[in-house]
Amino acid sequence: MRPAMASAAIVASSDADALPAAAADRQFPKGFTWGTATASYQVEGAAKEDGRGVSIWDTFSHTPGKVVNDANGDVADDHFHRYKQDVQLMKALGVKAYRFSIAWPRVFPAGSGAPNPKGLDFYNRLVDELLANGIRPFATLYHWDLPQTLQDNGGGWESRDTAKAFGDYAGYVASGLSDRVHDWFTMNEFWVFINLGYRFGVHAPGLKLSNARANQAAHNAVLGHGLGVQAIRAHAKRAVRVGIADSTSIGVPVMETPAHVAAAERATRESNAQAMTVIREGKYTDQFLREAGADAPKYAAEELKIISTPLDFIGLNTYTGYFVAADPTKPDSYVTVPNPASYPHMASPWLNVCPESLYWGSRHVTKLWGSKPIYITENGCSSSDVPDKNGKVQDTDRVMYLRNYLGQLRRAAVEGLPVSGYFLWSLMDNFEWADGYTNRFGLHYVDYATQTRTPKLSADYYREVIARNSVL
Ligand code: PNW
Repeated sequence: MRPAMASAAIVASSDADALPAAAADRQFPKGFTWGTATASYQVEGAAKEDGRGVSIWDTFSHTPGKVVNDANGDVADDHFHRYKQDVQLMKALGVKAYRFSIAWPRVFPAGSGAPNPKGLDFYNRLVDELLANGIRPFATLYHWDLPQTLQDNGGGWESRDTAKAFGDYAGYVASGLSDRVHDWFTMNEFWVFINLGYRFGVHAPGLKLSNARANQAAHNAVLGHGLGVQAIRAHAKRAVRVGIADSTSIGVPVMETPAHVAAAERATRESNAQAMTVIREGKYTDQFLREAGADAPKYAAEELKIISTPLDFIGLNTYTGYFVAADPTKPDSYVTVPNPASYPHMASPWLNVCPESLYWGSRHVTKLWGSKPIYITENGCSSSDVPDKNGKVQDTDRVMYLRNYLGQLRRAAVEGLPVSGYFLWSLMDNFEWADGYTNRFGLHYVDYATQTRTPKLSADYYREVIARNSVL
């Protein structure tokens, strides 16, 4: 059932045949995978149901002063109970794929030890519902809801035991779902959960560790990723594909000359030294080790092999980029170019508008580390969405953002870069971490008092993009 369109007059029909010939130069490759994304703690709610354990985000959000308006994810979008309706929202958009995450404390309430099969059952139901509606599930195993017990005993990612526990959890989930789930991501956004959670204290668990301890936590996280990749493959019931969904930071050349392009590529390699670079190269860069000095992580050589276990595909969460120039005085170097105060951003102050990041991300990752299928596992934006008198959110800024970013992604595809799919963040407004419910990223407006979901103008736009396989 297609959702009602309050402003039908300004919305084109979904008749793909109506595409004018001139629009052919806006087409995506045949078979391109269009999707949407969410994450467990941000949408599920049902915080105490079916034996779910406590996560660090439960603890953090229930600590006064940590989240705007002291909001928490106890109910969120109530997706745990409304997933069938939410799958219908996806179907109405026409998406062919859905990226969701699995809440570790639903499956292992204490992080390790005895599993809770009832907790995994929610994902069995969700996967079955997706498949029954022709939507392909892409599962992420860690989108930041670490079991509190693992934080309490050993300091969460500060401990190698957490990396081992993640491997065990990943294997258990893979053995339960891999008969139907073919596509897997270990972890979401290393830089964000380590730095915001363990270094700057603004995300759970809210710690402000020394550089040495934060670097060790970052190392244990990528080690957990590698163990997870191996465990998923070892326990899979049939052939699977495994990757990451990383917030790889993207250096964008200030202008497209060979010198600036090379500089941006070097900057991208160095600025991801502790995540994508060590995962793809199996070593920390010389520059990172030199700069970290005594604060560099401690590890056995064998761990680098585990961390760099080959992947089947690469997921990039790309929202923005930073500008880079060549330094004419120093060959083989680069400088980052700061943005002026007037540089445009979306509702989130960090979300600078940088459509080129989608193109350069795909290009640098392919050039630096070789060709693997690339999925944009998140892209989207916050907007100060307010329903109009008909209840419709006219989020023209989000449509502007999407149009420009998709144009750059299409450029990557047309130039032969292996971009295979795109997951728009997010299907619906949800718990935006430390911003609580004040910052909205959804294609559907959620009225949290009634749990009503209403498609925004951007949902109409995305439906047309998918129907035509084209930037509009
Ligand atoms: C990502 N930053 O988070 C996450 O994967 C999502 O869960 C989240 O809702 C989405 O992007 C929108 O924020 C980020 O401060 C959080 O740079 C913060 C930053 C980047 C990404």
